[in-house]
Amino acid sequence: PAASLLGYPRIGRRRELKKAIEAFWAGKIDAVELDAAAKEIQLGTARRLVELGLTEAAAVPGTFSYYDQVLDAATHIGAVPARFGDLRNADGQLDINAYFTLARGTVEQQPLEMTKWFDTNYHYLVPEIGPETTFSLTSNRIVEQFEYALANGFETRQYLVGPVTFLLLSKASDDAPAGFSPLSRLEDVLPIYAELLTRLGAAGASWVQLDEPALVADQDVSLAEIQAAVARSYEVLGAAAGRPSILVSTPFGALAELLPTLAAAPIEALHIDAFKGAVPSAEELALLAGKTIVAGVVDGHNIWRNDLAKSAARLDVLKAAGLNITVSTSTSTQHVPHDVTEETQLSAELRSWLAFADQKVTEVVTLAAHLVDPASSAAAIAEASAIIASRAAAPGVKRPEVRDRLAALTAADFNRSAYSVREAAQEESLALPPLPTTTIGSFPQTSEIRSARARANKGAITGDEYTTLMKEEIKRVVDLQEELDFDVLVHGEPERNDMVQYFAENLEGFDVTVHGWVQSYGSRCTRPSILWGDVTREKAITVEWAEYAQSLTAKPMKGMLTGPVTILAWSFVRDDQPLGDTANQVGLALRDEIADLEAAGIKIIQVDEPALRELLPLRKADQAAYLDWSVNSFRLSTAGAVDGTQIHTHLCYSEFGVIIDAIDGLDADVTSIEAARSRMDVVNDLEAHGFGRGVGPGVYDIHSPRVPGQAEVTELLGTAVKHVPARQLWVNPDCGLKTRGYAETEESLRNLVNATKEVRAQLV
Ligand code: THG
Ligand code: ZN
Repeated sequence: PAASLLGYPRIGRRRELKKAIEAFWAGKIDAVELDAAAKEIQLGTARRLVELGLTEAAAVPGTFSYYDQVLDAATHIGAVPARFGDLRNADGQLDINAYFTLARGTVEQQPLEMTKWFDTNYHYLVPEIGPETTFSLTSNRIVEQFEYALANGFETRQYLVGPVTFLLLSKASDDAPAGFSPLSRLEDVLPIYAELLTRLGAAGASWVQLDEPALVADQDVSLAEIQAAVARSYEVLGAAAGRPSILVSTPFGALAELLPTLAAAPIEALHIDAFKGAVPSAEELALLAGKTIVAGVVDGHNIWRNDLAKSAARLDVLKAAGLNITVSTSTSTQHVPHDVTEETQLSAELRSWLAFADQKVTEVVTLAAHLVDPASSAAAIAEASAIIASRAAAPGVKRPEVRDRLAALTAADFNRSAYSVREAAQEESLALPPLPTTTIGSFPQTSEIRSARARANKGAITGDEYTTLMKEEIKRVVDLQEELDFDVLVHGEPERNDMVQYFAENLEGFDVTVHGWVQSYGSRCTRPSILWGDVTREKAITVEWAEYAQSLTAKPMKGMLTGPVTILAWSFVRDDQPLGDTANQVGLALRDEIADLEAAGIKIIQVDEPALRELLPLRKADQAAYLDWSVNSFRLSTAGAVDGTQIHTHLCYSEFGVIIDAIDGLDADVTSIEAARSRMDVVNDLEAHGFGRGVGPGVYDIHSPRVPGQAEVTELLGTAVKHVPARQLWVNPDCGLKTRGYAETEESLRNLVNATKEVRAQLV
């Protein structure tokens, strides 16, 4: 039995890839230097993985990517949207410049859309496929990567998003007829995949990994159609001349009805998620006879040390069925940081509970050894059990005062007064004009702000000096909004690095890392916090800033909080209790913060939930239960507010149709949502649903530096008032401004306010 990983972090232990890519974009290094940096990272990874015990041929995953794995598949098979024109170079290839053009767009063309990769905080680029899309082998990169590693002594297992997942994750291109399904192009895509496999085989590859996570998620396409597509795909790829052995990987859950389909396919190995999914039944195991089963018993998506005894028991079931087993992770470890031993500021106790990517390698190696000789790994398995037991009993993991408070909650704690009562109270307390204007919360994070924070962290300036600098920034932001004539102001959040990490740093039960970067999209990373214990709020977090900001203006200042679901979604969350319980603990801390904000005179409080959609389970049968606890934790956070306090929320990303009932269930007084990119399509959803409270469909896209003209905003507002009663409508950009510069921000906001005044005049 061998050990492997489904994939490894690509960004580099010190984010070397991020730095090289951003230097390339800035013109500071050329394509040759970028290529050299990429090769160094790939060889460094291979060396490290072999050193940690992945010594068998093809055990090292070739999962490097310059930006995104779905984009990699698109550029290999030539799936370029017609709107970009012909991006191929003189050799007919999509080179690194074409690749980044698709990822980042041009002056005329928007980049490919970005969306969440299954239930992770990683974003992939969405291919656009139409009836006219032409497919051809336009990149040889994975073959070259294989050859380079091999020449340096490492036989890797190259990775490609599989054909069914690729097409299921694609969207119909703009020029496609209504109802067009990208999956209808399967027959045209398969020969290109087959040719690529032939080339890999010719280069000497013994294995290739085709990733099919879409098979564990319910899809709009019927199951029968997907079963047929899977069977046909692997019939064609299995017949590719001179191909390597094929491993199909299926992370993020159980395969269910598709397991027999893959078991019948001419592939040599099937990976199953045996951590989040289930161990196959005896009947299923019988179907798998003759194949290697790559058992993903170690969680690739979270950071807790594996319960090796439990995993060993799962593996023993497979072994008893007489299957050839490779021990692996449930998902790629690209979703976790590199190495927990780097986090020397964490307590040794906390560190002992954790496994980042490198520690997970050791775990799969130990489990593989168990299959050969249980005695050889008995000590390691016992040690893991002892540590898991010590974690359960450690101080802070369970706090009686938190548990008692949760146990005493009643329905009343989740409900506010009727909206009509709140609306009347808020009209009186706020006296806002029709179509009130506001922003989502953050203002541009200037280099001065970042440098002040860096100096404060290093001790180069004192905490008081840092606070003074941030207050000066807040005053600038408040003065600007006064000058622009906004109705509801924000303080701009200069004091926050990341909207989740900031709260994690200020709540008990969390810890944060120093080097724990995880790729979010392209070169962008986040450092997810570690939520390991019961959550308490020892002191008010945001009140001093909000109070100061309110003192600078007679207009209402919004208090700004991050909601419980988003705090969970963007952290590594404890695995020893239901997520809903953890969310309610965070909810209680936020509830106390809201009470303190109210006491300090703050009348509008926004609780952002941009990640509400992100944690939605991949199987429809599980979605209702998720929406129930997630909505309830938000309600617990906010329902302590008095009637006259106006609760706002903000949600990013589209796909509102899917969760609009849940958004309604949040019972926020005002909800601001992304809408500008879809030209206000969302107002149709709102109208159809009969959304009865305040709503602010974003009137311009902050993800682009483009400034919307006043007439454009006037027109969008004109559309909005046709679908949503004017008395419910708010006017705001579609997201926070922290990634923007001041020049375009000021101009855009001025146009927004002036357009609102124009439309308001027409209303009267
Ligand atoms: N915070 C967290 N997760 C997120 C977002 C967030 N997930 C979804 C969405 N927002 C992802 N978007 C981004 C946008 C910008 C960056 C990361 C994710 C970013 N990161 C800096 C970088 O990589 O250079 C580092 C930021 C830092 O210094 O903390 O710019 O807002 N948790
Ligand atoms: Zn947003």
